[in-house]
Parts: sequence; structure tokens; C-alpha cells
Amino acid sequence: MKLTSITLRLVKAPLKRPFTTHLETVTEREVIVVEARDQDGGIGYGEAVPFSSPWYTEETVKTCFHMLEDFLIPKTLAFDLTHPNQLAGLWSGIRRNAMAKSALEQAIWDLYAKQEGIYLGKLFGGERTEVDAGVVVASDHIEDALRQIEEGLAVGYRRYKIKINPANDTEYLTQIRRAYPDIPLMVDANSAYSLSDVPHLQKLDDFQLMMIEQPLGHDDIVEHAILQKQLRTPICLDESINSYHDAKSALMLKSCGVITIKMAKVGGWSQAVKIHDLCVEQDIPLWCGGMIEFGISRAHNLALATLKGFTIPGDISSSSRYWEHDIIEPEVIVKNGVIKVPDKPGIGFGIREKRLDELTSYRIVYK
Ligand code: OSB
Ligand code: MG
Repeated sequence: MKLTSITLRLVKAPLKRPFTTHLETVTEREVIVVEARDQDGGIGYGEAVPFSSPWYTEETVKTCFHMLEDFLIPKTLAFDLTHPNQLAGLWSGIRRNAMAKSALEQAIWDLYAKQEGIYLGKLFGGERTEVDAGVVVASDHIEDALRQIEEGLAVGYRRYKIKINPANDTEYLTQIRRAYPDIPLMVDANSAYSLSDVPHLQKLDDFQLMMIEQPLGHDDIVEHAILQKQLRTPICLDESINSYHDAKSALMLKSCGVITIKMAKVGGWSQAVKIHDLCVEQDIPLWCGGMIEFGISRAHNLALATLKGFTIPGDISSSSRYWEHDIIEPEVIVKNGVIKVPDKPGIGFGIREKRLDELTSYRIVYK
């Protein structure tokens, strides 16, 4: 394959509803869209999904831009690339900065799959033709949270994830279970607890939760193993899993019963698939995480979720949950709780050029 240019765009839009966790409230989302072009006019798309400040990962929109512009893009354009599976090795001297790597890797895999005329999910062995959709409720008002669950049920979402913290957890869960005793329910704590909260966390065992996502430190693997021994509910690790090595460590120590893979956070397709294969081998159920993203990242996630290890509905919701108008065509649509998987080449979705231009505040081309 021959890359002729790489374009970066800063893309920004307000969210339809605020996204609130105990760490941050997000009302507006900025990402970097990456376009990789070849000599035949083909274009592959990737999306870097850090936040504007480092509240969830250490990367930000600015650090990603810097890594792409000053290191990843020059290294890639100077290399005679024949296959995207060379990228991880090519970039191995650039430590971490997974979200920057993921976006550029996505764009080049999309371009490659389009050249080969194959849907990205299929390229990696994915066989699912529809993917179960899950929804995330991130609200600091219980009435609003209940309303969002109601809305989700109307669309048939197959799993409900509630953001919790020590101040709201039992009140939220009591009210939710009173209204909806049987829905598939889980919680995400985004590291709001510590090991001294074990007795408190044990109370959550009574709410028939599918799992508790990331109760302890964002960088912890050992304490989660200690906690898991004292809980009936499986722990799911999110923040702690930033690489294949992290996943291997968590499984060795039995720190969790479930893993969520966010392609962006582990550095792209190659790492995500490696973690997937490890979890399949060890019988650890997976689901695909989300980043309140635009359609390009959503489309990559959907393709990833077609792989057989993704047996639990993940955080892939409809475009319309967060956006007035998404940048892809068609948008991601949830109907009867599922998303139909496209079979067109690459990410399988087109780009709404006009909408993308409207949301682009800065654009630069590298050759
Ligand atoms: O912790 O899973 C998380 C979104 C941004 C940052 C962190 C997280 C999330 C989500 C996914 O919960 C929400 C979504 O994309 O629908
Ligand atoms: Mg999470």
C-alpha cells in the first residue's frame, strides 16, 4: 500500500445531554479526525478520542495532536509501508500515547480494508451481522437517570450501565431496581472507591449487577484482585487495561471476571485484537467500551465488536444519543436493541463531508 498524505482535523460539537461522572461533566466534545490517502484517491478514517483535559486518560486533544504531528505521522510517511500490521513495530520506539496511535492506525487499517474490498470486522475474523447495543446513564439526578433508562428501554437496549460513586450508589440502585427489577444492569465507578470501602461495596452484591466496572484506582491491578475475592459480583476492568501486558497481568492475578476493551486506549486494532485473543483463550468475557465519540470511532468499535469474544453488550449506542447530526452516513442506529453491521469495505459507513467540514475548526495536510 502507498500512503500519499495524512490529514488531521480538529472536530468539535456540543453533546445533546451532559455526561456526568464524579470526575467531570462533559458538555462539548472535541476529537481529532485522521484521514489517510493513497495514490488512487482512497481515504481511510480514524478518530482520536482523548478529552480536552486529562481527567480520564493522561492524553488530551493537544498531546495527541503533538504526537501525531511531530512523531507518528513523520515516521509513518517516511516508511515504505506495505501492510498496516507493520505499524505497531514501526512505532515501538514511541512510548504509550495510545490514543494518538490508535487514530492513525484506524485510518490506515480502514484504507487498507477499502483497498482489499473487505469490511474491517471481517478482516479481523469478525462474523457477527448484528451487535447488541448497551447504553450508559451518566447523570447526577436520579429522576433524569430513571428517565434515560425508560428512553433506553423504548429502543430496546440490551444492557444499562449506571455511573456511580460512594455518595449516590445505594440510593440510585435501590430506586432503579424498584422501577426495573429485571433489566440487565451494571455500574461504572471510574475509580471512586478504595480498599477501605470493601464493606460498602459488598452491599452492591444485593442488586443483581452484571458487573462493577473499575471500582478502585485507575492504575491498579493488585488491589482489584484483593477486592474481587471479597465480592460476588464480577469486577470489570476499564482504566486499568491500557495494553496487552495489563490484560495479561489482570488475568494472572484474577483481578477481574470481565474486561472492557477500548481500542483507543490500548493503541488501536492490533493491540485490541491481541487482548481479544488472549481473553478468548482464557474464557474471559469481553465487551466493547465507548468514549462518547463521533461516528468514525463508533464505526471502528462496531467492527471490533463483531469478533467472537465480545459476548456482552457494550457501550455502543446510537449516534443520536449524543449528536444532533453525526459525521457518518448512515448514522449508527439502534433498533430492537441491536445495531446492524454494515458489509461495505473498511469501516462500512460513508462520511458526511458537509457536516464534517461544518464541525472542523482546523485542518492540516502532511505529505
Ligand atoms: O469510563 O467507560 C468509561 C466515556 C468516556 C470516558 C470514560 C467512560 C465512558 C463511558 C462510555 O462510560 C460512554 C459512551 O461512549 O456511551
Ligand atoms: Mg469505564
